[in-house]
Amino acid sequence: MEQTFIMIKPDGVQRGLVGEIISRFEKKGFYLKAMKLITVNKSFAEKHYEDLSSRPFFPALVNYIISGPVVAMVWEGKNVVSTGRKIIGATNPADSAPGTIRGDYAIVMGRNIIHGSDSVENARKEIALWFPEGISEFKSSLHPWIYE
Ligand code: RTP
Repeated sequence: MEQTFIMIKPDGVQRGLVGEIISRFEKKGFYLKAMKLITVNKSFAEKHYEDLSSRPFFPALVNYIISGPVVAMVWEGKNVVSTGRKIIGATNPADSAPGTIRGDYAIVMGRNIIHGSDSVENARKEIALWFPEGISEFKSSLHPWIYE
């Protein structure tokens, strides 16, 4: 089953949106496979966002991610990578539809609350980076009530 890496950024944690965000993924039917509250350092944040290292906003992005604890999670389900991105909404909250997390709770790009992997390949890389200890193999008994 497909997995994605979702991170609630420091602003989402400080604003008390952790429960609301988790609830949206849970109610959809996705399974929470791993979760931790963690404050990362500069080199770790630079590694996570290494594809954006040449962009002018990179230093501000890294400072934002290291500014407080984040909630790192792995969610599982059919098409969870692309559906997760839909639940999150467009990168710039000015363009995110109402009903999406960013559309409902964020205003500017540099405080857009949440990250979600943009491909299955990147999800694999990000999960390995954030959860080097591995992920529980526990199987949810809800499966037949969510998938036919
Ligand atoms: P994310 O990786 O956080 O899920 O966001 P994304 O795929 O929707 O967007 P991406 O292009 O990968 O950018 C990563 C994060 O960098 C910040 N950003 N700031 N000031 C700017 O022009 C700018 N552009 C991007 C955002 O926090 C974005 O989520």
